[in-house]
Amino acid sequence: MDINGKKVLVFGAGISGEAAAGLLVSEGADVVLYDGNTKLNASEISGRVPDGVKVILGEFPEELLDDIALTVMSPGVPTDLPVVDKMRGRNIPIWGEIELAYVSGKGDVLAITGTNGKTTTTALLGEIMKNWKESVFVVGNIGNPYTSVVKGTTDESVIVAEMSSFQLETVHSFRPRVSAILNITPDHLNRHHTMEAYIAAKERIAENQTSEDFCVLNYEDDVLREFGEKLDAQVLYFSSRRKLNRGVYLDGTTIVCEIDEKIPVCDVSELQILGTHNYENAMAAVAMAYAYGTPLDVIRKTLKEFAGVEHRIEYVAEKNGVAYYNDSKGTNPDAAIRGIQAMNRPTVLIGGGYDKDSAYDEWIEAFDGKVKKLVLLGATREKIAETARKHGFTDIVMADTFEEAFEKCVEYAQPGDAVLLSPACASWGMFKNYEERGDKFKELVNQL
Ligand code: UMA
Repeated sequence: MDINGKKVLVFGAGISGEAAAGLLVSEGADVVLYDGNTKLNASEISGRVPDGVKVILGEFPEELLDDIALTVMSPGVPTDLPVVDKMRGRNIPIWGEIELAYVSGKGDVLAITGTNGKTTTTALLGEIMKNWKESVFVVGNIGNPYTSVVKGTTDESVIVAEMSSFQLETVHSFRPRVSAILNITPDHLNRHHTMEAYIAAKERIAENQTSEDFCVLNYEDDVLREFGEKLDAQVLYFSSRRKLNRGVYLDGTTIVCEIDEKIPVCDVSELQILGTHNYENAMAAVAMAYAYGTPLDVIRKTLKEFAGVEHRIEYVAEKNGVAYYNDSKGTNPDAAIRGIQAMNRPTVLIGGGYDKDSAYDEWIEAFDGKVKKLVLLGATREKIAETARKHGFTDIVMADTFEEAFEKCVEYAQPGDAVLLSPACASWGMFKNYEERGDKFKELVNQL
């Protein structure tokens, strides 16, 4: 579609919406930036986007539907809103911000999705690419809208993109050269309604790939193993549990890449990131980089240098013999299970937050004698407490505020223990995002 001269609606005025509006203006579109939240400040938003963008807040003006040629959706806006259905009824194309960036930009895309591990894998692959190529952009759900970098891309560029299920719902022609799906466990069921719909959204990452492209999949995930059999793309699996004929796997403590020949890549003791889930992230990044033709010495060097991602099982400090870990990115039960698994001390755990309709049984079961006290807060605290009691875990304390939760942790933790913020829930409702929650935690630790 030629956007020049067309009237385009951008739905959602967060970071994606503002970046999309900027790109659309530079492509010659007449842009309306709409957001349902009346508490936003229209003139502040106008100040962050190019002149000429019309900002509308509050109730959706239905007359807009008469003359828009395209709607660009922000990832957080549900695609089944009645007004979006009306757009479909009028055959107005609905693109995600990712689709807009993809059709407007240049370069090769390496895209990663999965319920957990995608930020770590994206950051690591981004570093590998930066150590090899001149023009590298790390974009997407990691917090940097893809549309914001499009103008700087060339045919030589590599775009490493973290893709959420929200973003994948609205792609159409998006075709990564190399894609990866790391794992799929329940998350965001309040948005996607069923597990099937959530899986289908994730699988769209490979829908336009051909036999010239690669898709990297976790062999130990039943859904993904079967998915690999249906793909047009060349499939590379990775596994932390078995040797593979073709793929990247853990042989004892050695990461091995066996595609044309068997090549030992490095020993996991050489990595700075810990835990089997992180070895899986590293293997996915190795498989993607290797498939894309990256020299092995570049891959090896970056693997050893990579120190991990902020807010993901991040060691903060030791205070009075207690080690404090910030895993604010543990925003669903599966991610939080990985947080607990990484602990090697008795742990005082902060949990709870925004309600995404998750079940907490497996998370509580994963406490495995390690959690000595569970400090709960937020909208989900009663639901989590009830689940914990059902599983025989009763060392529970309730807190009304984040500060109070932290104080209780300090009170209960003894020298030799760990305090872990790994809430199994999103931060929304108490914080703007998980980064703000993690920063608050680190600030409180550093004040001790
Ligand atoms: N809005 C409406 N109507 C609605 C819903 C939302 O108008 O029905 C408006 C809100 O009022 C708000 C705006 O939409 O002003 C927010 O848009 P957004 O939620 O898409 O947020 P952005 O700031 O654009 O950030 C998004 C991603 N957010 C979500 O998917 C919720 C960011 O992922 C991403 O980093 C950013 O684009 C850049 O690509 C964050 C996230 O929480 C990290 N992702 C989820 C996750 O990782 O679990 C998927």
